[in-house]
Amino acid sequence: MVGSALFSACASSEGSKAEQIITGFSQEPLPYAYSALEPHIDAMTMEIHYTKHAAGYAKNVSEAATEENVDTSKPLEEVLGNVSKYSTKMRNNAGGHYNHEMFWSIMSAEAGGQPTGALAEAINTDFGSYDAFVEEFETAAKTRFGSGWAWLVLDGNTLKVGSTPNQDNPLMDISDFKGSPLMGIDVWEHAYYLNYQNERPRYITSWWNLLDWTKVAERFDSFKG
Ligand code: MN3
Repeated sequence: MVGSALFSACASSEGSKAEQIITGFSQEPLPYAYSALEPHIDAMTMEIHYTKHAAGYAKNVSEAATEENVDTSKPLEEVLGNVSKYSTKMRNNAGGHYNHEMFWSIMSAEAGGQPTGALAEAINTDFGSYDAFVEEFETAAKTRFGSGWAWLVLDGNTLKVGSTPNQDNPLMDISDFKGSPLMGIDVWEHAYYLNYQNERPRYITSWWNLLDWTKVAERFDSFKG
């Protein structure tokens, strides 16, 4: 009886186990046109961001991997978790590459609204309400001094909001803020300056219209296992 109950619990948890989300070392194609996210992110910002900034991180992380004998058939996440053992070049570009691959994937033209299902329940439990979560996330994004990212992460079974400087991220062993990234916003000036100039808060408010909660929920399911 105990054995069969255990077996069925394992079987059902395996049955619901979501596909693991892993990141490679090369740049994936952008899943939409440069103009797809207008008016919230303009086409020129998108094109420069993807083809110059993000492409640069992808090129340089591959270079660093060659220089530091990293097996690029393994997930980038393995390097991030041990990034203190690698060079500053690796830290900056492995972070930059991971962060941008994540960023493109959680946005879409037909997005916005609010999360549903288990993710919505977890947000209510851990932040009190969706509105309280939004306020905490926006504060993290607005108050990150200089360049960096604000994040929603899963840390154990708890959702947390925080931010990281430069191209660091919550997977890095050197990060003060840790967890599995469900979503994050790029608050480097290169992400918004052409359209919003110095008005980072206006970019952040507008960005919610692009956040694809279906994709965030997929990451949540994946990290919950
Ligand atoms: Mn960027």
